Amino acid sequence: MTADLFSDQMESQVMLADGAYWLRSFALPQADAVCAMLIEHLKNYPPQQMMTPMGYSMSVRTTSFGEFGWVSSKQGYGYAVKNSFTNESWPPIPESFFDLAQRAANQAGYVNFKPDTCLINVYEIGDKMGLHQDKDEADFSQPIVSVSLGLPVTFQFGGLTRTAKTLKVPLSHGDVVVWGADSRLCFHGVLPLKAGTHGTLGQRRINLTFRKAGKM
Ligand code: MD3
Ligand code: FE
Repeated sequence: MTADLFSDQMESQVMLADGAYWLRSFALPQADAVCAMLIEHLKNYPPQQMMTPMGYSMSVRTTSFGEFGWVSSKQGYGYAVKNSFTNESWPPIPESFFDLAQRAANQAGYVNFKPDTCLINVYEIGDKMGLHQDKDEADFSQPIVSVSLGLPVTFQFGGLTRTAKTLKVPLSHGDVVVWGADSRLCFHGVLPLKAGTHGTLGQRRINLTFRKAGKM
């Protein structure tokens, strides 16, 4: 079911649940510059398919910026200071990305957000992400800021149990969502990416998630 409030195209900021704010088009002014930097980063730090906790290969490909990145293998998964595939660390989060994430967090009422990782999820046509919780970060009092770029997708936002009903949120290029407080541990997922071509990113969607993964 799609909530009525989504049909109001004039509403630029929507509270999805306690602590979760959808800031429509918030990143649009910076989106082209962000995409250009991402395309360069992907050449040097190619995204890789990670494993789920159950040992399946994910369809989405992931790389990172920041002090920590997300890695997984048959040996386990989590945040690490080096990419287990290449034994390299990641470059720092670009200042303009950090500023964007911090402004979005502030806009949603989360002051002093200092992300130490920016996960980059690259979706090709058909790629999806099943319902899950994000609970590998050290401190759940910190929000997660997500930035959607490229092709639009339907995001599923659920509750604190896997079986709670989910809201479907259509995320477009430049949309930002900030998840914290009561929504920080909600289940969420992404439906398969539908075919299309985006003017800047082509047949892809890229999602950035800014997180505080390490200790304070
Ligand atoms: C809601 N990524 O990398 S971002 C992930 O579009 C992930 O690539 C999705 O879920 C993507 O773990 C969704 C939106 C998001 C991120 C974290 C959340 C929503 C969240 C944490 C709690 C609740
Ligand atoms: Fe997640």
